[in-house]
Amino acid sequence: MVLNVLVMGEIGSGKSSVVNLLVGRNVAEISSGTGVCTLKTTRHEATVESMKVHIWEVKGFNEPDSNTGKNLGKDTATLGMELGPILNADADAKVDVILLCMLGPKVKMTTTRIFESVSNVLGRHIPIVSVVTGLELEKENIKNWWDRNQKPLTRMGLQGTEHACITGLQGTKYAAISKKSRESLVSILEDQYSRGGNTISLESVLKEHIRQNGGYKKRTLMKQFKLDEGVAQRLLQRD
Ligand SMILES: Nc1nc2c(ncn2[C@@H]2O[C@H](COP(=O)(O)OP(=O)(O)OP(=O)(O)O)[C@@H](O)[C@H]2O)c(=O)[nH]1
Ligand SMILES: [Mg+2]
Repeated sequence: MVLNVLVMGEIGSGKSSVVNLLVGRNVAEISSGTGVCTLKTTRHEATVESMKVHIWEVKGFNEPDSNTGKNLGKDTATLGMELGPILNADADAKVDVILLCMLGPKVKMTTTRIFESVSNVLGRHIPIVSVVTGLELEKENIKNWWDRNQKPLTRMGLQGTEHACITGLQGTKYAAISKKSRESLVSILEDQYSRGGNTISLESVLKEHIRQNGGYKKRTLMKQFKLDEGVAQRLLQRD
């Protein structure tokens, strides 16, 4: 079995760092400036603790305006997600788990919108794990961050979701906390692996979302998910 993992989140939320941490080598380029670094959805094949995994880093979401939700479109269902490269490559592609990265230690409200959007489109059939990055300064147990922040997390609608508290920073200074971070991520993958692969394809997940939300046009779909025309056409076809 191959475990298919999507790493999603805002631009600069630590997605590439999470990929590198899991793979154990620097396979994904980490951004140093302010711009987007991973410019398109990219696949990495790896073996993580004897599990074969395909990790897709999905191009980062633009930060939506916290008041107007600009960039998100008219509702949370229309956040642009570059899933096309996955579907264009394999019509039967399946996704077993989504690691949704959010930069801590102070998680922004815009994260809520992103979480809602991803849940709305993919969450019915694919487990979403919140991965809070930026926690290298946690003094005691890094995992405590989540419990300490119950109130804001609940307000943001993130309570009850599976989660990992990590740092994406590596190097000797962070060796111990980085090791713990990796263990948290690996244990999430092991958990999913032991459940067996997802039976529903990504294409079917999207198709169901489209059917339930109605009114999608081919061009909108192509733009929102960066799809080839043929894929968009298939998504709009009634069975
Ligand atoms: N302090 C801190 N910085 C981090 C952490 N994870 C990543 N960074 C830094 O944040 C910046 C962005 O990290 P990336 O891993 O490239 O983030 P990304 O989500 O892949 O970014 P894009 O591909 O541009 O969307 C880099 O400078 C990282 O070194 C973390 O846990 N703590
Ligand atoms: Mg990246």
